Amino acid sequence: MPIVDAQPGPFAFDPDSTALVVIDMQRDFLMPGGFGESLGNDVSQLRRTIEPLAALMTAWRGAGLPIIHTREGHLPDLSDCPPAKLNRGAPSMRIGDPGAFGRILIRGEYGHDIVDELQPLPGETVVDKPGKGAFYATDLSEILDKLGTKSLIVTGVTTEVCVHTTVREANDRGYECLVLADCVGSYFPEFQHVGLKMIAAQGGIFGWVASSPSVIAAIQE
Ligand code: TIU
Repeated sequence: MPIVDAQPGPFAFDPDSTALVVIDMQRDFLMPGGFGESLGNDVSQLRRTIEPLAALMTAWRGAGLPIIHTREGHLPDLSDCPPAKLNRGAPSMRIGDPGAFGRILIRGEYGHDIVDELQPLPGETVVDKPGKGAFYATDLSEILDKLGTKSLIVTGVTTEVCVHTTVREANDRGYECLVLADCVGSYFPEFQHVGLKMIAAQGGIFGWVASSPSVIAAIQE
């Protein structure tokens, strides 16, 4: 069984029951000029994940293993967006408002889709989620059940929001989660640092933390 050097200790996984989850690598969050940057965020903090993630995805596909992509967003009529989420943040920069890449976080808009470098291949699973967690109001549990998944390699953005929420949801559902520090990103360096520490603290309270080269090496052994 492949073993990865991780915090708080070695992470062993059976590739046949492990899925790579790529969370919300969407243009709205990552592209210069997009929604994330327009809120004053430094998108380079997220964009540094693209290259290592592309390399990991290539290796993962090469090993014939499943990738699950997620996208955060809402229906055009916003019927799946609770007012508590919709009404938050600066007016004119809210979900559904016009942005540089179409209506912000609305399904079908250019900005809602995944960045060119990490586009899903035909046949790969894309989970559209209305919340921060990938399990809430989606069929992710059923998808993972069908694959026989027991462990998740978790990547994507942002570390302290959708990655954390998903890892916590997954942990409560019995999955072992390995989060890859170089493949997750936060607009805020201190949140990146503390977010990763929180996962591996207390003997791995939510999971393990490692980096992508060790996973690539493990699946190519
Ligand atoms: N995908 C995700 O994390 N959604 C967010 O809204 N993240 C923020 O950090 N805002």
